[in-house]
Amino acid sequence: MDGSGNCIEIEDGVTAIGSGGLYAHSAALGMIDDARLSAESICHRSMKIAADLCIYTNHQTVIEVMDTRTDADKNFHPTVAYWDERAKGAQIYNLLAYCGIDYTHEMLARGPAPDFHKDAWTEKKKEVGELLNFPNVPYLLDQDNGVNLTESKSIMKYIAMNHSPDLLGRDAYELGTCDMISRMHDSWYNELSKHGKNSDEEGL
Ligand SMILES: N[C@@H](CCC(=O)N[C@@H](CS)C(=O)NCC(=O)O)C(=O)O
Repeated sequence: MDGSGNCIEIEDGVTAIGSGGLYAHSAALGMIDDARLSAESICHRSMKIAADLCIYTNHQTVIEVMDTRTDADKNFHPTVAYWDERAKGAQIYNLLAYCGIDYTHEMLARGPAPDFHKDAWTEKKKEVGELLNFPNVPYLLDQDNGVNLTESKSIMKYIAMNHSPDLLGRDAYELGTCDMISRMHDSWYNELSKHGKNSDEEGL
């Protein structure tokens, strides 16, 4: 609803009103396809651009964010453990962030180069090894629901299924396509990671 009481139809998922509205609207349209930016961040950046350009708009903004998480998400507080590096953990953290799921992040410290020893995991395994069917990292523990999982892609499927099964594919073709990309990603990752901890730049 604008200041004159007119109802505005939203196109492209973005709208803005007020004197600086066209600046903010244009700025937001320029960012809307960038998957790295949240709606809140796009709003914040757009309002800043509008305030920089429009003499009738100031930099004092109040941003209200609707909590769109389902009850299932709110009751889902898994623990995810992995090394203190991105590698196989990052895809899981990204998915959890995308789904807006709070989680406990246990970071295991790798030893220094050149050995990168795994003592942190050897110790941790004494504590969680019996809870896991196939002890490895990354692992996800969702003790409220009696769930323990290893294998990064299996963990991601579990999170997606919990949050929104559509993420796994809405029909047979999409499901197959997601699985294909996931397996290609594994092949690519496995090849690349062989070179991750040495200085074989030619091999890389
Ligand atoms: N296929 C498994 C591979 C898991 C894996 O290779 N984990 C490595 C780190 S990326 C590890 O250090 N595991 C503990 C160990 O080998 O003791 C997955 O995708 O999660």
